Amino acid sequence: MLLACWLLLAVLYALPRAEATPVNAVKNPGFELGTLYWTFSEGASLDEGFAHSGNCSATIAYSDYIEQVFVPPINSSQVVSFTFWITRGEGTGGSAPLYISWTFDRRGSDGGINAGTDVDQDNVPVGEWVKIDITEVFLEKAEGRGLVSFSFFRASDNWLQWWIDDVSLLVEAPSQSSQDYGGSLPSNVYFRLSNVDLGAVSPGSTVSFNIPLEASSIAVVSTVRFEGEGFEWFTVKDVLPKAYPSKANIPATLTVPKNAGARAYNVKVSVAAVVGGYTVSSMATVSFSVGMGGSAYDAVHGFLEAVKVAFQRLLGNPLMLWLLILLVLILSYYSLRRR
Ligand SMILES: [Ca+2]
Repeated sequence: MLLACWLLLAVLYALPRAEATPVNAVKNPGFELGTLYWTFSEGASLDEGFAHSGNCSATIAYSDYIEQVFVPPINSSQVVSFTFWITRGEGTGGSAPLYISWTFDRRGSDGGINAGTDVDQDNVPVGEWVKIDITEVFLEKAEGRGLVSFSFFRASDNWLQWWIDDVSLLVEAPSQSSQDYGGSLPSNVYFRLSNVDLGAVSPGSTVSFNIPLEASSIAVVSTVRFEGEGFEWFTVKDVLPKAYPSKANIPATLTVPKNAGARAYNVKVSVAAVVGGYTVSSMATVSFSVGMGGSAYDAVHGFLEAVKVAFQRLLGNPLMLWLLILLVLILSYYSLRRR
């Protein structure tokens, strides 16, 4: 019996325990979305032709910096690792290190706590990407505080250019699994679209319109997909992926073919985006009706509508109704007398 218990315990320990995969807390970590989510000082710039991975990296020289701010601060006790890739150009002699600094919140009292470390140029070969791991020094100085921001900067007088790419601050996913994309988003993260009604559209015509979006912060839209009958008549004007402000319009066009069937259409549009580091999506309907074409149809349709409304008003008035009945009786009487 005792042996069986020990065996059971051994098996339970051997089973893989469910562990959340750490996620990168750095937004746009490889600069592939340009400067989005980063603050670049005036001299700092994006290098679109040189990178550790992808196409882009950030580059800084004398007195430049790039910075990323976290709102809300990141719980540093959940940080698993802090790494990045760097390389450098030829120097002009002397020391010109790359500094990495960060700010912690102070929990109640004013002002944050600044800490940092640096990388000496002698440890980085010219033009060769090197992975730097500052996890240990970061955690040593963090003491469980909230990380508010971090930056890379050059402070030395000596001219030397540095490149930075693939910044990784891996953080254990919170137990409530707020990183579970598409599932439970934090209550302050949202992304929604509004329905669009384009009314009557003539065959053979092109209509420009907007798909309104609302998000809790900047929304980087990656895809806009139309579904349902007539989906192939739509095009999006912007080149994707594109960053939109929290209240924006996605411009699109609808081109209805000449032979399109005359009826009402409801085309679904689904938009995928990244908002505040979360992958989100939303859906809306674009409605329109294809008429029989030309303004003649619209004119006749409009006239019939007007007649219908006039009749409804007439019948809605009791006095008018009695006058109408009286008129019918008089006409009937006269027509009978003529026989
Ligand atoms: Ca990159």
